[in-house]
Amino acid sequence: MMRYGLGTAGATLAGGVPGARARGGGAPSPVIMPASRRPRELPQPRLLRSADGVLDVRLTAAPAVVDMGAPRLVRTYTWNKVVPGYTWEIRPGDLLRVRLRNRLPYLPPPKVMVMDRPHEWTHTNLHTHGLHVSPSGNADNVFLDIPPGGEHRYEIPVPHDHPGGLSWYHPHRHGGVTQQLRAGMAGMLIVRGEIDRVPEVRAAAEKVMVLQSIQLGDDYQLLDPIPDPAPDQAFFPRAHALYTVNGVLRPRLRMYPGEVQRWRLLNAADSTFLSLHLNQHDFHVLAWDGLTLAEPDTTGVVMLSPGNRVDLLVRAGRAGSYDLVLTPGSSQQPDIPGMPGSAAALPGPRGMAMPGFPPFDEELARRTVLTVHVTGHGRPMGLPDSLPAWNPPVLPISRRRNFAFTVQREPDHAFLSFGVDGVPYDPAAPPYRIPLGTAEEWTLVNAFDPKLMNHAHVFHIHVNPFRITRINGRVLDKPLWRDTFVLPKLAGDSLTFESNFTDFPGKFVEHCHMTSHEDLGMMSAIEVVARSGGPA
Ligand SMILES: [Cu+2]
Repeated sequence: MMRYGLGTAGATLAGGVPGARARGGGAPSPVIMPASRRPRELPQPRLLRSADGVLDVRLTAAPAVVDMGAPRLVRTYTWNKVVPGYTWEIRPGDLLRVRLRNRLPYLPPPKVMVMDRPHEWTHTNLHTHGLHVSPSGNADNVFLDIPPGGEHRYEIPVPHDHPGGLSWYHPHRHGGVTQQLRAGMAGMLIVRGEIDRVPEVRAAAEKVMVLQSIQLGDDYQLLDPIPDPAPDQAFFPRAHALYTVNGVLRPRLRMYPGEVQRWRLLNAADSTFLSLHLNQHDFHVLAWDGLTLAEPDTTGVVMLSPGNRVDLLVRAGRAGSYDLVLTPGSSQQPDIPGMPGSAAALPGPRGMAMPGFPPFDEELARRTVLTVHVTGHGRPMGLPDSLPAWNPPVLPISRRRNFAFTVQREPDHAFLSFGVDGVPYDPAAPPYRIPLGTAEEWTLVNAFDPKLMNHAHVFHIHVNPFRITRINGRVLDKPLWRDTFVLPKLAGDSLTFESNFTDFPGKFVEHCHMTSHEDLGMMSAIEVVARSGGPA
């Protein structure tokens, strides 16, 4: 077990003065000017597209001053000085080459490194979330560490049979994931494929929408985490949370009546569920997590856990203005449409009050994140009846595993402990080993002392997506393929899912994608082992 009681050893902020307001930027303080507050058209991140089988990317982590349409310019950490990062577009069989340079500020090392507290949050690395690629060597290897001033060259071969769909990239350096996601360091990663050739999908204008929760201090500057907070502080302090779409507050988007657009949404917030509804419109869902459904699923609300992507079609109705709203079910304890144990049925306040945070009632009231202006005229457009489903067979199950995401309060310290099976992440612990070429069925249980606050979690495993067959023991009519899925919030709630481990030996991780839970220890290592012996 890791011990705490470090005093302020790890709590010296980047400004050098314990307890002082952290300076996230590291650059000389500019005069902070009011930013533009006029409504802006939804921008699209710059597109970097592969050519001749290669996408060559220069990715630089750096502080920057960004105009998000907030009352002030925002000083934060970025990829390439923009929020979100550029969109990368590749094809199956491509080679993705990334030269990652870390220009985030140097922090004095903590006297004691604690694996289940925020630490070294200006170190970074790269995770290609959703890509079915190798976790080893210079590929999607989240055990790599790129310290400030360092650089690394990634080479990620993408399989020829990779499904077309929506993935994303973000830092995954344990101890600093939350800090870099809440700063805005994330970008979309599109794999082109069969779904893009469906005539109705192809005809629709494509809009990428990176949804983020940018968390800032009073002066709209990123604050440092506090590894050892006082009772009136939080690990990840903030005064403002900006719910942005492609880095802009409340942008607008034009459509004409009868127009069908393809919206490609990502929840890149560090720890917030986002339940979205477009007033007076339906969503026609094509794919979750880059995995195409057999037919469009028509729904009024899409609930994205942190890390989820959804690809959908929207058909504009009559002329008018329509808000895309975060419903009150967006919170750290989400309403999950159609799911047993949904918060809708439960009495009492939805949010939990934590010292150092604005009350959730206030922060997660119904709010508009984007406005659609339906105007003009054009050719009416159609919706597809069927889609090229991604639904591969699962091999016969060779082993069943039961495990738990655990939240405990230990008698000797003030904070909750987050872990897998009661143990916070320990890089020296042996990984859970799986023989290459097999499939397993896992049941994940939400385990915490019922006297504590409810905690929903979000299961994510790298490299291989999984097929959810049961929620709280109840068999689903249609199993769900995902790479990220909410674990409902009540003690004893469970998810049962199965997964193939048929290629890519190597070591990777499973964790809660509420990244504040992950940085606090809710992660463990997995190793897929080739039958001949050690990993390839
Ligand atoms: Cu969690």
